[in-house]
Amino acid sequence: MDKPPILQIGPYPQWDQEPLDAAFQVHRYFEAADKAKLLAEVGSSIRAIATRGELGASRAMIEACPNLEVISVYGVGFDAVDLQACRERGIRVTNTPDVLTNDVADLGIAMMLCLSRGMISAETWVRDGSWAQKGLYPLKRRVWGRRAGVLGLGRIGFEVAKRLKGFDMQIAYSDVEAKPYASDMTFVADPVELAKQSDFLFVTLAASAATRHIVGHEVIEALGPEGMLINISRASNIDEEALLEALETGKLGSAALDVFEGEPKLDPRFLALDNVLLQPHHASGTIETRKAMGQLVRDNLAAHFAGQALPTPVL
Ligand code: 8YV
Repeated sequence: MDKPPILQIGPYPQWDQEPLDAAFQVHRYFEAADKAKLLAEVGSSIRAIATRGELGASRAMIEACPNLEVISVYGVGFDAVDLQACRERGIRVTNTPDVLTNDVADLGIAMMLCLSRGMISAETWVRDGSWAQKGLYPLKRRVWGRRAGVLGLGRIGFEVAKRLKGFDMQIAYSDVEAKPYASDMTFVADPVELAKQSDFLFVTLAASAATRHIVGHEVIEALGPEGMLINISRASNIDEEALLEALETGKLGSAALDVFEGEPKLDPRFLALDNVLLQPHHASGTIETRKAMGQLVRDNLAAHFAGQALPTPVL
């Protein structure tokens, strides 16, 4: 039987590429010198799109594929997929939740510890001879026993909160409503109020038009000069101009960020700051998790073409 033609938007590791090539006629959008030309040539044959969370599928791309049936996202975030365009044509959308939850939560906790205890500059302090020449490394701030806020208590936010309990922290969270599974934590409806009550504020909510810049001037200044913002969600959840201004002026103490507007070309102002920890959008970036994500991308595609129920549908 002919292999279904699909459009692959971004690169996958070889262990994913090989089975994908074996099962489908893959057109590699990311390798095309002339992407518009590729879409014009193959768009009408494309039955599925395999994409990545941060790459998604725009309305223009979806409309260039008039026979598109399904979009499979390698990632839990589907905010870069034009869902309205999919709804208009009954195009299915899938993502890869659960398999990455714990790794993303682990990195969020690691970012908090690393920045609060100054581990990156401490490593330099040892390597560049400062320890021997200048003496003791400057004191930093503790984590245990302080106050943590979690903005968005979905799968990832809940796993972050679970880990924070191990540090004997006072934990509060904000979400659209109180969660029955979080009775041991304090529900704070207003993100500004949550920030006021937090030393460490984790942004873990799924990104959408409704959450765009939910962390703006008010939340950032409520977190304040002693506060730390940790973002393992999407850059769009934060007003990056307000964040940069607050970090540059000291209105916000520090920020640990895994996602950026325009990534991987982040605003160079971040590079001039010494009160930030910068990570290259790799919260789910472990071999184990990425293999599971890739498998789920293929399982969703295979289920669709076999006429079976989709393992992890979004639409
Ligand atoms: C992935 C992510 O690394 O899951 C998501 O939505 O942003 C990350 O976990 C990314 O989508 C892979 O390209």
